[in-house]
Amino acid sequence: MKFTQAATLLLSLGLSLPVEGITRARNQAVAPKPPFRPLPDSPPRTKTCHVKANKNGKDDAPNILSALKECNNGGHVIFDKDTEYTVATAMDMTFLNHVDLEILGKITFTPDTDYWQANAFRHTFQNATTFFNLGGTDVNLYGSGELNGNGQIWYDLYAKDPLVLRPILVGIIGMHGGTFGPIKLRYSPQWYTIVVDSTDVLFDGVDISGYSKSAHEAKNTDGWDTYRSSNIVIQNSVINNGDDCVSFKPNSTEILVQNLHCNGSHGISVGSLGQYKDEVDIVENILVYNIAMYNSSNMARIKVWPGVPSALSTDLQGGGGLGSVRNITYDNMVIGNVDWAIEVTQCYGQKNLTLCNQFPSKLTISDVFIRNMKGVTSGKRNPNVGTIVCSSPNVCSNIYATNIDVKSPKGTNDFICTNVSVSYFLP
Ligand SMILES: *[C@@H]1O[C@H](CO)[C@@H](O)[C@H](O)[C@H]1NC(C)=O
Ligand SMILES: *[C@@H]1O[C@H](CO)[C@@H](O)[C@H](O)[C@H]1NC(C)=O
Ligand SMILES: *[C@@H]1O[C@H](CO)[C@@H](O)[C@H](O)[C@H]1NC(C)=O
Ligand SMILES: *[C@@H]1O[C@H](CO)[C@@H](O)[C@H](O)[C@H]1NC(C)=O
Ligand SMILES: *[C@@H]1O[C@H](CO)[C@@H](O)[C@H](O)[C@H]1NC(C)=O
Ligand SMILES: *[C@@H]1O[C@H](CO)[C@@H](O)[C@H](O)[C@H]1NC(C)=O
Ligand SMILES: CC(=O)N[C@H]1CO[C@H](CO)[C@@H](O)[C@@H]1O
Repeated sequence: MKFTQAATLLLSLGLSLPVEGITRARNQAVAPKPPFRPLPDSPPRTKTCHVKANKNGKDDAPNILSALKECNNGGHVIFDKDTEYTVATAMDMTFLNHVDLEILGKITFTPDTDYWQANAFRHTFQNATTFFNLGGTDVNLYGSGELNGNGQIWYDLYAKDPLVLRPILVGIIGMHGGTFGPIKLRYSPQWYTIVVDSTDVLFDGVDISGYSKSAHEAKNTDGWDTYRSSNIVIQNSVINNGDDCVSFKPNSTEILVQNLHCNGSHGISVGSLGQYKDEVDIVENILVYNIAMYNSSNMARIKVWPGVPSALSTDLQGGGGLGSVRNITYDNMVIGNVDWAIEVTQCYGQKNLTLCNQFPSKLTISDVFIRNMKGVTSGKRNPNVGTIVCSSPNVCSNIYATNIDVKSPKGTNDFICTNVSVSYFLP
């Protein structure tokens, strides 16, 4: 489906998307739901700088950094139209203050996997690394241009070695006030965007896509992962990927996600949480609203590791963490070809449910409101359409599913519910 078709689909749901090709102004509206806290205003910029392109694949990182320094504190940095920029150096852009990056051209990150593994920025959580760190105060990035991660070489490399450190295309690190989009993100080596230690950031009009052209899938290509961040809005975006559409990692609070079209993903997920023994993970006050979800393993998902060490794969192990998931709302969703309409698990990564129940999660789940969902599942979980598996009723309560008009292709609508102390299914 093309971006415009996706936009039509969203419009038919009463949702809206920015029109492709139109560079919108900054200070976009947050709608239909308001943000948890008002987003700060962004005053007009007073000077302009253009980023020079070396062409022929020569590294433009020094040009980018010098334009940003020249135009920092109130300027507007333009990446010119019909211009290809190459980035071969990890860029620390966390010093920004009241600056706009208008990306009209295309920025490609070099496929030098040795360089990036040694030099991409490292973040402790799940060995995440980023091509660049973008942060500071009042930073806007827009322009409808493209950031391209040259993912193919990484998809092929990862198939050979799952411990290879694949950079995340966009690192929003320590950003306080700012907007991101409209912009195209293509072929990220792994997650498209990570948001760390940030507050008051709006993502609006992000168009994500990138499929492997070889037999090796583009894995772990989450749209967004938020971490240690608060008052973040993600809206009006189209995501064609192969892992979580959006994922709320430890200490994500006050996050609004609305008007998304997700295709091929693993749903909109809280977690995984409780991965690191004795660490406290908090995810609370999350609102997910107006979502179209197709060709996905899940729609609404909460994944929590059990109290016992568990291994999901060569590069993903965990269990034994503490904390809580609280006040999570999913509202107004349309699904098609989705395996689980709802999946809540406190036994993530642990196939042995006896063992999971023996060592219940120390991370509690409460006050989850999932309402107004319609559509048809893939049938992969027939006759079930949903699953709520807690590790003990003491740590999982007040889960509401209301007006869930979802059926399997066979017409069934069964749910698996285990060890939930209070759950309500209302018509
Ligand atoms: C939607 O996802 C499927 C895989 O699940 C893929 O084959 C298809 O190309 C995707 N559509 C678009 C528009 O990317
Ligand atoms: C998350 O927040 C909790 C509670 O404030 C804190 O104990 C924990 O260290 C935080 N985790 C991270 C990864 O910062
Ligand atoms: C729970 O989340 C909703 C948004 O879904 C918000 O309006 C409400 O204030 C939150 N409750 C608390 C106690 O923070
Ligand atoms: C779902 O995937 C199929 C191909 O697998 C594709 O034809 C269809 O367009 C996808 N749906 C959406 C909404 O992208
Ligand atoms: C992180 O790196 C360690 C050490 O190489 C490895 O054991 C673990 O599986 C990696 N985790 C991820 C998510 O890559
Ligand atoms: C599952 O865990 C239980 C309890 O520790 C153990 O007795 C059983 O052998 C395990 N089953 C498998 C298939 O590993
Ligand atoms: C504490 C508790 O009620 N645990 C139950 C969790 O669910 C399994 C499977 O249904 C039961 O065997 C446990 O007794």
